[in-house]
Amino acid sequence: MTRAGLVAVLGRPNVGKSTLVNALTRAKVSITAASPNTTRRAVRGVLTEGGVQLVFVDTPGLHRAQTSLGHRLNEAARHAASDVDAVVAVIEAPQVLGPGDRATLALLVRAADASADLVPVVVVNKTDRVGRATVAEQLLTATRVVEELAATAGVPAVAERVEYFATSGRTRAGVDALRAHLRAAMPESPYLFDAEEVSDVEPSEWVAELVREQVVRRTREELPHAVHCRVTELTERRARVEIVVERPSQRAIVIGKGGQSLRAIGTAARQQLPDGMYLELRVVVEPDWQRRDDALDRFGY
Ligand SMILES: Nc1nc2c(ncn2[C@@H]2O[C@H](COP(=O)(O)OP(=O)(O)OP(=O)(O)O)[C@@H](O)[C@H]2O)c(=O)[nH]1
Ligand SMILES: [Mg+2]
Repeated sequence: MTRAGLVAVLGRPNVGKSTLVNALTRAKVSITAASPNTTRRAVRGVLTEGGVQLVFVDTPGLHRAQTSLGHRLNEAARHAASDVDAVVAVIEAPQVLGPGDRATLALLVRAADASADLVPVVVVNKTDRVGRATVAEQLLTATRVVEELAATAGVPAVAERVEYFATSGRTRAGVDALRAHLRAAMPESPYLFDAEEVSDVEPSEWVAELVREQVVRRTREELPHAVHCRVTELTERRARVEIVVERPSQRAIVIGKGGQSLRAIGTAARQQLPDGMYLELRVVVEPDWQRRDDALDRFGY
């Protein structure tokens, strides 16, 4: 009998969830960038090895939402935590535990309380950026916060089920131990995905994501949030992608002087596409789309 299960990966924006899911699956299933709110839907990354299938659900960062898009991202992340076999709550070693981290740990406690079979895990990530003592302190702080949250919720025993890991998605330190723990926890089950599959991202969505990753990595402040990418044509030889922004001034920034910036975006994205594939980019303005439910519905958020 095979074993298989779903592992939701949750945390506030930018703690390294997507980088960690890529390290766990040994593939690139989710785009990553230094600006918050890079992940915009629950992305499933699949790893099938030795009769065990782990399906990681990378989620948008939990945050204080200020736009309709933000509310939908939080909803997608919370929803991903239900009906799973394990929840991995990710916090960062280099940062003091904040309200967003407490909200994540509270969600972990609630999920573990709701299902006695659920495997709750806390990960202290980005250990490469701090010394061992700081990692140890953060593990201890997280443990105390989980105990306090479980006690306040009237379910102190839930805290006893939580396991703690320290990882670096970047250097992959600690990632094997985390993966092994999750593998061992998966229930007997048929595979949820074909054994050859690595993610649930369709080819056209993936092309759009690779372009968005480059736009987000090359822009600052409000611009990464204001970008949505969509494929308008995809054949084996050619992809057309529209980069949607909210204002003409943003369009000018994405295109850059003499089209320089847009060319660099295209070159970097194309390097990750099949050899010889032609990529055509266009930048269009859709005013205020992050706050407009009609636009969000159309874009599939
Ligand atoms: N030093 C260090 N940086 C990391 C590590 N993991 C991720 N990062 C960096 O942290 C930033 C955010 O990484 P992501 O993986 O995109 O974070 P996320 O939690 O998925 O963010 P959202 O999708 O916006 O919620 C990027 O610049 C990463 O390169 C790590 O283990 N060590
Ligand atoms: Mg992400």
